[in-house]
Amino acid sequence: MQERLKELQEEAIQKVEQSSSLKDLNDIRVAYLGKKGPITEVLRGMGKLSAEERPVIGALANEVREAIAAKIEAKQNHLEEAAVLEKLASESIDVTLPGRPVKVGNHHPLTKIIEEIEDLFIGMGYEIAEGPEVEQDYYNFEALNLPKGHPARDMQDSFYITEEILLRTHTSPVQARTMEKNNGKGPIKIICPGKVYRRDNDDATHSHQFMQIEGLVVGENIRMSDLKGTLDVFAKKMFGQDREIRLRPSFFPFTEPSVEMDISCKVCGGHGCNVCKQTGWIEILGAGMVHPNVLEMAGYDSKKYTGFAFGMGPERIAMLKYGVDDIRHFYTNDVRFLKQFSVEE
Ligand code: 2NL
Repeated sequence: MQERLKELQEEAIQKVEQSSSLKDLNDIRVAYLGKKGPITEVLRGMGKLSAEERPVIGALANEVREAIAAKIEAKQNHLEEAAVLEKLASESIDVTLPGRPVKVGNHHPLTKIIEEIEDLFIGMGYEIAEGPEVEQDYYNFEALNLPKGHPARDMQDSFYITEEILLRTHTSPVQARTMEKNNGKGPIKIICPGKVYRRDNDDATHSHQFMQIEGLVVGENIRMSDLKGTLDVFAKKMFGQDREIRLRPSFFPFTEPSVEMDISCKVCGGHGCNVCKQTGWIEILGAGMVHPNVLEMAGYDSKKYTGFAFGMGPERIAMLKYGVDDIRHFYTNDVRFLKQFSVEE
C-alpha cells in the first residue's frame, strides 16, 4: 500500500509537470485528489488495516496528498503568471509608431475673410462690437437718419416681426448702440461683423441672408483723409500692396459726404477686362463721414465730434479674392466647395 501511494505521488507529479494549462491542472486535481480519486479510496479503506499500519499509512496518504496539492498549486501559480506576462507582451504599445492622421475640417470661407479683416483692423487699434440680429426699427433705421417713410428704406426691404421689430438689414444698429452707450464721448474705433437680412429673391449675386462688416471711428478732428488713408491700408493688406484705391461720390442716408471705393483691377492691370467690366476698377465698399444727424441722435455734439464709417459685404470680398462666381455657394454647404478652403493661412 505504501508503494502504491508512492507510485501515485510520482505519477501525479509527473502529470503536473507535463501539464500546460489550468484546465489540465484541474483535471489532475480531480483525478488524484477528488472524492472518487485513488487517495481518498486508500483513506476510506483504512478501517481494514491493523492498528499498527493505520497511523503509518494515514500519515503517508496525507503526505502524498499534500505533496500533490502543493505541486499543483505551484504549477498553477506558474501558469497564471505566464499568462499575465504573455498578455502584457501581446498588449504592449509601440509608442514610436506614427499616429493615424485625424481628419480636420476648415473654417468657412466667409469666416476666414471676416477674421482676416478683423485682425487687420485690430492691428490698427479697433475693437470688435456685436449686437442683436432681431433689432428695433429705431436702431436699424431711425437712429441712422432713415425716418419712417424715407425712400431709402425701400432699398433695404426687410423681414418684420412686428411694426417696430425686424431682422436687421445691416450691422449699423450695432454702431448706433455703441455710440449711444458712450454717452457723447469719444473716441470710438469699432468693427462690426455679422449676419444681416433683406427681403430679396436669391440669385447669383443676391441672398436674403448675408454678412456685413462695418467700421466706425468717432472722435475729435476725424477727417475724410483719415478715412481714405485707412481704406488704402485695408485695400493693400487685403488684396496686395500693388493695388490702388479710388473714391467716387455716392449717397448713403447715414453719411455725408458719401463715397464708394474701388480697387484697381489686378487681372488686366487697369486696361479693362471681364472681371472689372472693362473699367479697370472693382467696387469694394461704401463709406463716408458720419452724418451730423446720426451723431446728434446718438448724443454727440456734431460741432465737436466727427467720424467716418464704412461698410462692406464679406461675400463680395470672398468672391473677388477667391474667384467665386455665385453667392449661393456660401450657403448651400456643398463640401466639395467648402473643402477648397482647407489650407489655413
Ligand atoms: C455698403 C455701405 C456703409 C455705413 C455703411 C454707417 C454706420 C453708422 C453711421 C454712418 Cl452708425 N455710417 N455705416 C456708412 C457708409 C456705407 O455701407 O455698401 N455696405 C455694404
